[in-house]
Amino acid sequence: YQWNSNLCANHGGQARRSVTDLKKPLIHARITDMSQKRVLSGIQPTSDSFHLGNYLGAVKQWVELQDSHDTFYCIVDLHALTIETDPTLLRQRTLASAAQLLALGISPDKATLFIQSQVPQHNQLGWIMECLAGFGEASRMTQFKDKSAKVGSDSARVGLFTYPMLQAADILLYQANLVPVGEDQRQHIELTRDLAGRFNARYGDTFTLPEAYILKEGAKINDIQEPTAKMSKSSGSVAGVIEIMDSPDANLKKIKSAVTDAGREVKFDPIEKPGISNLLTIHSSLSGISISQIESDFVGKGYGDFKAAVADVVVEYLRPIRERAQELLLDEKHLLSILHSGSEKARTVASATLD
Ligand code: ATP
Ligand code: LTN
Repeated sequence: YQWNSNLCANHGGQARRSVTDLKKPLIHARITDMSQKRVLSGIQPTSDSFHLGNYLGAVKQWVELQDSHDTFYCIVDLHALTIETDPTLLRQRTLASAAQLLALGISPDKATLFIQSQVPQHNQLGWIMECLAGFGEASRMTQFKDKSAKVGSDSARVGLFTYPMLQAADILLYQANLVPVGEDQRQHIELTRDLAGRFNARYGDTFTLPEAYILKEGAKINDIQEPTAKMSKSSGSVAGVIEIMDSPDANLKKIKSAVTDAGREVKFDPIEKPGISNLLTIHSSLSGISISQIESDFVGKGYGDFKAAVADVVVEYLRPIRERAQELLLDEKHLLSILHSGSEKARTVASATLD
């Protein structure tokens, strides 16, 4: 990891509290700028490309919040190790994730963008969180149950089980007030609140209790081939996943062959028409046109016309983003310098909390 050592170069220089400081209540380490609420969120570098679910469920809100909040956004490469990972690929995907986040609108002038493994305090607090969490409560995490069931208990890593406690550390180190995520992460944020409350009650008021920031529209984008399942980076097949880095042609084809439902009417009804409803959500979230307006625009027209319109909206929305990400990837030095500064700032905040 050549860039690993670069990013870690400043380890020894992290902000430390003096002995007299240590007598002051830890609460002073909380929010540096009291006028702005703190936001933290993370995304796994588990694929060459983010998908529309990642964008509409999370990153779109990250971009909006950076104007009004003190925002920390983290590429969670340690979490990505919970599934079988080739090291070269993980390195590439970590950089590709940074390029995509910038192309999607994250600004290094407004937000702190960093890599989780470059801030070792995450692992340190992660252990404390593991020792506070009950085996039973960790066993009830649905993401763990789903992902471990997929690979079987012999292949599932222990890290998949302890994943939510590391996520709690990610959030609590930054004293985050808000955590913008998709619906699938609600349970992990609840656990984080429980662990923070337990720590505070046992050892004194230390952590801010975070709230999940989950929008109604876009919080769960489904696979367009299997519209009752979540669109996911690490799902077996990419046929139903609309990837940001896919060519416009590939996305056009995917959307035109999206699974639809019985009947002909373009109508939002997630129970009876999960395929059409999912496409309506995607169209509306990207175009800004309300779902009811889109429904009336397609009265008397068929699913074919509707899918062509969705494809057009998606392809034109993603085209400049993909181009910008490709451009950013050509200048690795620039990307690394952004991540370097971000990790340095993150270490300062994280070590103040940990101390
Ligand atoms: P993986 O399949 O590797 O678990 P993922 O596609 O679920 O990955 P993550 O990196 O785990 O993506 O999640 C990043 C953010 O995107 C999280 O806030 C998560 O809630 C959100 N997200 C992921 N998939 C969707 C989806 N289908 N709809 C809405 N939000 C989503
Ligand atoms: N578990 C999250 C990714 C994640 C995260 C975080 C999200 C890791 N650490 C901290 C919000 C805050 C997921 O999306 N699967």
